[in-house]
Amino acid sequence: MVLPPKDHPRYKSLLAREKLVDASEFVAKQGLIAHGRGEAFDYLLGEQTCLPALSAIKAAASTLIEAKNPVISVNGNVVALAAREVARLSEISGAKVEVNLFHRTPERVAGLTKMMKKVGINALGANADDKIPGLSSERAKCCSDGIGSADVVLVPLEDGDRCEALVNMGKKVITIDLNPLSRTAQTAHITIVDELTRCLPLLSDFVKEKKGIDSFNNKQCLADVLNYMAERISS
Ligand code: PTJ
Repeated sequence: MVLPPKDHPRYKSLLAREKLVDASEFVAKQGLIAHGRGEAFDYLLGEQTCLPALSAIKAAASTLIEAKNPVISVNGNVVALAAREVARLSEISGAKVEVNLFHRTPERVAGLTKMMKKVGINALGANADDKIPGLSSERAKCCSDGIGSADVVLVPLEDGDRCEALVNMGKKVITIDLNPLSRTAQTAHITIVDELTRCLPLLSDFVKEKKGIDSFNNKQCLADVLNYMAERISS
């Protein structure tokens, strides 16, 4: 990986791009486009965790604490950008990790599983023996001892169709998505509109310190995020 100069004003952003390029064998090409969209929305947030996102993180913490069988679903972008952060959250919350892909190939599942192994996580995913109902072909595949039997699923950077299918399965769905207008953001029960690598450590801290909140309204939260962005643009 070619590390960007540490004194570059956009160091973090350049580093994220390098991580995606470095793992490009296992990141979907479409994932690079998705990352660019995320970057654009992060500009509107001022590249910081806004207050509505903070309450969503606390609501997510409370949901993970109360979950009986939580699962963190990871895709190419998530593993490339945040394998360590996911590993820490998994250890603190007791959530299993499943490699679950939209653009699924056995090679990508194996490569991403290996990357999670390097940070100490035995991720599920390779032996997919279950299906998310309502989805066609490869993107429906999941594990019965992972997403199939989970009560709570954290799906960062998820496709709208799959998010909706998980909600329809009766799962409690938490997502992380910088675009508050995406179908995923609008469909999930708890939407954290924040950058993945910025919010995962906060989520782990809140779970560890048992600092969750129970009262949370996702629609109101999304409206608050949009107002926050609008105010930043108009000022
Ligand atoms: O690895 P695969 O095959 O499972 O495919 C992964 C992608 C990301 C290609 C797939 O899930 C997909 O197409 O996702 P979408 O529908 O483009 O949604 C991704 C969402 O994540 C978009 O709304 C982006 O704005 C948002 N996003 C991108 N980067 C980040 C992000 N949100 C938080 N943090 C980021 N770093």
